[in-house]
Amino acid sequence: MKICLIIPPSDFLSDERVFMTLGILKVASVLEKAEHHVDVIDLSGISNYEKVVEDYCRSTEAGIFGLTATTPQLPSAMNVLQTIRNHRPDTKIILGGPHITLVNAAHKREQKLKINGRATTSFNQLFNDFDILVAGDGEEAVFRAIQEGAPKLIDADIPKDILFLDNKRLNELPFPARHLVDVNSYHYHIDGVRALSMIAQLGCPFECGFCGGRASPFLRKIRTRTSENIVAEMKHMFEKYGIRGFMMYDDELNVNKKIVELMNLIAKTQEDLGVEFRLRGFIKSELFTEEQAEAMYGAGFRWILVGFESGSPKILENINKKATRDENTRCFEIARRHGLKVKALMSIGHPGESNETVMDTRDWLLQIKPEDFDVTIITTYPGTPYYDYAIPHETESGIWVYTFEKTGDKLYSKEVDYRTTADYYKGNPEGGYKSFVYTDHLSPEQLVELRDFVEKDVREKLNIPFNPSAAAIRYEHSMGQMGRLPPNILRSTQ
Ligand code: B12
Ligand code: SF4
Repeated sequence: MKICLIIPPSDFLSDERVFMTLGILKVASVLEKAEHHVDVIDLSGISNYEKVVEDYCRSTEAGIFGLTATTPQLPSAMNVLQTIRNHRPDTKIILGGPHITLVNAAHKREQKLKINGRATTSFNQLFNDFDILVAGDGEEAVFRAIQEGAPKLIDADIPKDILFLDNKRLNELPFPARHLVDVNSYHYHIDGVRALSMIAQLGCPFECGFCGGRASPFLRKIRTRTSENIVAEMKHMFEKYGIRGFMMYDDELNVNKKIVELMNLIAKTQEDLGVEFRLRGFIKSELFTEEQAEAMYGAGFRWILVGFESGSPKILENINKKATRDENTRCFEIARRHGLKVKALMSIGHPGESNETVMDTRDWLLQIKPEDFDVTIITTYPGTPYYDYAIPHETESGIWVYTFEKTGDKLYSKEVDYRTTADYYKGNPEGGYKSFVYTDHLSPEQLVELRDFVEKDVREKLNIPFNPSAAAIRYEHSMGQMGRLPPNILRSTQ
């Protein structure tokens, strides 16, 4: 039976065709390898995406639909779900991806503690809305999900289970089916070199309070492929698409103990091929060493992204970041010594955040002078410690309170129905932000004001322009040929 996999839009991003969604393309590639007929519909950047789904439903013989969704993508995924239900009520609809994985992990925690909390409500809603839920690795689980009579929940986020991939099986998988999206419509450059994304390793063992999946082995347990296998994917991308730029999606590249070996192999591969690569990826600051930096430069890195989060020692402690401000400064200095530019990823709205701690962040940015940075306001997504450990406010309904035990500092968050709301995440840095969190010192409005101020002030002083954005495009019925959706939206295995 034909299977249709759908990437919902992310209209909260300022440009949706920059970073492609690799997870569902990994699912597509195993289905393709098993000779299933797969259609992939990529709705990234399509404003009237429901119309696309409607037109597709009218003409397809696909009997199974699989959707992926992060939490902010969930409202559009719900619209896609409803459109399919309206036009093809006979089909089976599967939900996979980060949101359900995180909600499932948070729900399991509540079950263990015998709490009937927010995660249980969210989980039950999705359980009723979709036919099948897949949590964790999709590559094996999808085969169970498409079987007739499959259970409603397929939990592939249990390390001892056969559905949870080990390193050996990760190495055996086909590469993500990038050919099932319009690769050329994705435009990203690293130092002027056209780049595509890839993910080499999964998982990060740290426990930052705002980070999703600290209770999910899928997102927590480090799983790596061999350096040879990672380089084989790069070579494949170079040969197939002429790509020399690689944006690495790995949570934190240097939690991999073999990072230097990997970098050296990437460098050697370029010598063998007679080309020069450019790479960009995420680094955990206190683990960064001179040796790593040198090897990374040799492999073609000119940029690293570092989640420093805050310039305030107190906030770094409250985040449970495990990196001090001095270590963050040191990381920056190592990068600079080795010719690596730094994008500093900063966030505000943590427990105990105050005017003073936000200004510490601004001052630290002005002191270290990164080549680029961004400042986001925290969202307490399901599956983050800030969400999972929060308890209902004693007097105010709809408000949840997270307390960082060591310091007693608190973070308050407003209850959100993630199926309908995505206002908490806005890509537009100029006035597009909304806060659903507050602290004892700052209201949601003050957090937004301060965020906007820090971003504007630091950009002005360091002369860093705002990132460009691209408007979504409208799908016109006439864009399709002979009743088929256009190739920037639909690609098929046959
Ligand atoms: C790279 C990345 C980005 C990139 C690219 C995103 C993209 N287009 O994929 C950018 C920078 C754009 C980005 C942005 C954001 N991201 Co991000 N990102 C990641 C990161 C580091 C890697 C993504 C990845 O490729 N993972 C590897 C693949 C294999 O995993 P996967 O996508 O989950 O897919 C597997 C399974 O979920 C499953 N599956 C997936 N879909 C389907 C569908 C079916 C039918 C089936 C059966 C199975 C299945 O099978 C796949 C293969 O095993 C993840 C962390 C992580 N390690 O996953 C965070 C992560 C996904 N991002 C996160 C967040 C919070 C964001 C932002 C909201 C940032 C913000 N400021 O708050 C935005 C939102 C973007 C969006 N479109 O929704 C959170 C998600 C939280 C949540 N509740 O959804 C994560 C988990 C980080 C974290 N630990 O907190 N992100
Ligand atoms: S923010 Fe980075 S270091 Fe912290 S838990 Fe998440 S991935 Fe790991």
